[in-house]
Amino acid sequence: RYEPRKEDKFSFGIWTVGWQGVDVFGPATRPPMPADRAVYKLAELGAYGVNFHDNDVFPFDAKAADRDKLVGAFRKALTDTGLVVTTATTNLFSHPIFKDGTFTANDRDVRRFALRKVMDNLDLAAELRASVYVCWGGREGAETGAAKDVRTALDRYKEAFDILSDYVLQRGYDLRFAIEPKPNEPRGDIFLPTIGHALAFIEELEHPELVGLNPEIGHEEMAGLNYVHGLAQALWQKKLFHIDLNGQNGPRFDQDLRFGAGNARGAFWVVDLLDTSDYAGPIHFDFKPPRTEDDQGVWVSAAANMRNWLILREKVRAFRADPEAREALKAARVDQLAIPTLGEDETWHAIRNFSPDIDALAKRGTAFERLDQLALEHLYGIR
Ligand code: 3MF
Ligand code: MG
Ligand code: MG
Ligand code: MG
Repeated sequence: RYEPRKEDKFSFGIWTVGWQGVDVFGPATRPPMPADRAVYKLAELGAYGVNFHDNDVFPFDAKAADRDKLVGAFRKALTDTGLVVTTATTNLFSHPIFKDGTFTANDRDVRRFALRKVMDNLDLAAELRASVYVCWGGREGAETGAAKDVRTALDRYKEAFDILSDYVLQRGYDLRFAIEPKPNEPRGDIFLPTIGHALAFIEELEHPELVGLNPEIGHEEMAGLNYVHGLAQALWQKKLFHIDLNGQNGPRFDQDLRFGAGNARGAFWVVDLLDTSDYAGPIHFDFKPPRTEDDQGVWVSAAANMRNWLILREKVRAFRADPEAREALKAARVDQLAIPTLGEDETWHAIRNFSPDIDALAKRGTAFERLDQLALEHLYGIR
């Protein structure tokens, strides 16, 4: 029971289990983990795929021969285990040259080099058959007011996606980009801070069809937002290219707890939405095994992401199948929202003088509490 299967399409970032526990106040608590070890262990746990930053596999300053050796070991682990590379991304945040951003750095040489670094890893991503390329602009932003002209920065941000879209199209790569919004951390304020900002930005690009979203639970909740509502809008706009699932306890530092920890009620609705949607991408986890854990704890924490997904999937399905819940949904008029406000042949004329019984409408309850309590009781495990 709750054993992950390949068809569940669980995937992990190589950097998640590989996180050594370095934080703002202290150094690593765990040794480095080579990418190939992460692949073998994740496969053992039942994962289906992985996502990687270029520098999860080889160091920033690797010489060509070392890079080839490390990519070779990574590729061999993928072949040995059958794990799929669903997604790839670029580390545009660790090296000191990226301290003022990459696509929006004031320094033009930094911007040009950053794009070159992305193009290098797009080649590897295409070779490893990734279909989504994530762009988290963690260093795009500011701590101060005058240092950054935000409108000009957005011009450069757009220019970067236009250049990268040209590259992918001209190389004939079957890759689409997924922007990962985040409100802050590491920058004081990051550009494209939420799902909504990113959706609006995409419409300004030369190739909006090539660019969608990779929303992360923790990032939206850091901004005090409802992740499920953001996901639902991304789905509605056909822009949900990928997801980063994890756990967070409200607006505070980026916790990256395992999925299902933190806001458990939120997680319930995440699974409900995705399980009933047409999202067909990987069920991807971007978490960090806490700094308190040793190697064994890392794998316990990793496995728990998948286990929690499967537990919650059972619960949301039981909720949806519960006759009492079905009846409560009807009583809450949830089905009525699907009926268009105008009848098929009607225009605004039909409602221009519509005058319902206002007193009766005002008195009518919604019965939402009963419905929500039923969902909670499924989550709490007593139904
Ligand atoms: C930071 C993140 C990133 C992105 C990754 C892109 C290091 O808060 O979430 O993880 O997810 O860079 O896939
Ligand atoms: Mg994150
Ligand atoms: Mg993420
Ligand atoms: Mg996070």
